[in-house]
Amino acid sequence: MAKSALQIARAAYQPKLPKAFKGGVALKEGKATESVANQAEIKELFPNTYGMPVVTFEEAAAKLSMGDFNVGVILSGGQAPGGHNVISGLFDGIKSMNKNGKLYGFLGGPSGLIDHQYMEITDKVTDAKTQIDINEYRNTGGFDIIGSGRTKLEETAQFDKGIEICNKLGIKALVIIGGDDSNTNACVLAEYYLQKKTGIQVIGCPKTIDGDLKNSQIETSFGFDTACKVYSEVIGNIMRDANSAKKYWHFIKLMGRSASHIALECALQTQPNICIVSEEVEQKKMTLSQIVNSIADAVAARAAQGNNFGVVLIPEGLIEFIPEMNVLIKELNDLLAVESDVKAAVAKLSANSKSVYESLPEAIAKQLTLERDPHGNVQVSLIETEKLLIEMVKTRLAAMKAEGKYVGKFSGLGHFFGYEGRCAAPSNFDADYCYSLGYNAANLIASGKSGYMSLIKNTTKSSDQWIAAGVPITMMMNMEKRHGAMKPVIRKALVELDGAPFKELEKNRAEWAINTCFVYPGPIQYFGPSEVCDLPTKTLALEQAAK
Ligand code: FBP
Repeated sequence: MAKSALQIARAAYQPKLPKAFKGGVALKEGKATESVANQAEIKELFPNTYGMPVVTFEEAAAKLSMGDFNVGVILSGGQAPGGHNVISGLFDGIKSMNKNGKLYGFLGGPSGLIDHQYMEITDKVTDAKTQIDINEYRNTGGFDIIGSGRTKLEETAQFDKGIEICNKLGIKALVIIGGDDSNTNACVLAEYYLQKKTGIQVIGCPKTIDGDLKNSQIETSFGFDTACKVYSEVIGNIMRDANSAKKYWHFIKLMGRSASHIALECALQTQPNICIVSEEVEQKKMTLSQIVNSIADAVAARAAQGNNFGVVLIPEGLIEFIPEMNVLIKELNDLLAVESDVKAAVAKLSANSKSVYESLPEAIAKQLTLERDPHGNVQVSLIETEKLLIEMVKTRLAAMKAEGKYVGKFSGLGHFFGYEGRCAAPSNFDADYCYSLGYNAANLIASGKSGYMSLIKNTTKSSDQWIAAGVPITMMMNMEKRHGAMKPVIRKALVELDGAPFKELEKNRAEWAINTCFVYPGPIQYFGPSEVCDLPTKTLALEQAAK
């Protein structure tokens, strides 16, 4: 396969590891843990994996040794930069402890385990039909090494199919690389395998560009760093274009599902005129027209200074946080679950929701009724909120003009950034972080752990100060309502309005709204001075500094 010059040079990059893994290593166990809430319920559901200690790896005289068995790996959910490095770190970690240990990759996500679709991951390919060369994937973006999928591992019949294939391949440990739901399911699987005394360990890894898998234990999910840097580069380029042409307002929607972490991080990197934060909209119960009016006011204020251009960042999940839209979406979710005819479902909406639905531009109303995701939720990435806001701001400005409150020209352009950043070549941060997560997972396996998430802490410091750790997944759980029933889940982290990143936006946004304070971050740098190449995200830096 043809390769770019960067791909060739980047393949030789040796990711950094925490100091603990440079020589011998020993496992240190902390105190027994409790789940973040609902302790009694979670303890009852996870009798074998509840209360285990947080563990850390420390430098020691000798390396750990791994039993003579094989390991399986699964990529779950949306792509995130660095997934290939988790697998390379895992591969190298296994080989450093057990030369004969094989790594099997299950294909297309969790369904590969259930349907017994797999390939061996190796650095000595002898049969291209059954083996994948790990060296082709080091430091590259994407999940194409084995593919990913959104099948949920939830049923015992699926778990039993997993036991069958693990026994056949001599696999004694599975590593599941995924977001909050996939890691919750990894823990359910670990518990089941312990109960059944299968001898199969399960370790999770924190993945998602959305940045919503973090808590007192997880500093950041992998992929967030690279994805935000890619979006910020392009936002910066658009800002410079806007500041050159001086005739467009750019409305940029950013991925992230419910959480606004990506939009907020990109705002801190680029200083747009406006960045909407869904969590604030929800807390202040802002209506759609209040949001539209505040944007129109900023457009008018800039127009009064002769600046008919600007940039607005919009989090992907915004629509669900606007109270009247939230009610409408919930009603539609319930109605469409039992009624396939959209017209018939719309006819059954409550009077309020019907009038909201009818007030929306036709295209947006249609997008609200599109196919639901496997959880029965609307797929926010398919709703063109950026176009909705442009249309509504335009209408509002026309009214303001008629009242003599606006003198300017408004031309809005919509963009959606999401897929552009999910498979970018990982930044140095993600390349190092992911490789370390994988290498650490191998050491957790060698230590006999199951139901743990592989974690690297102290990540704003240089990698020789990084701490390699394992955290029991039950520790991060609470009970939440899913599909009408209470379930144990890892709590999703939304933007905290009293957190340092949001406070930083709040401190600056009045000035950024009116003046042109754009910052142009430029592309990710893989080679060069550390202060350019190894910067963590502003979110991570601010959060860690506030601790
Ligand atoms: P994960 O939560 O699985 O990491 O996926 C993140 C994400 O990129 C969201 O930001 C986005 O809403 C969604 O995936 C898009 O899903 P799909 O890849 O199925 O279009």
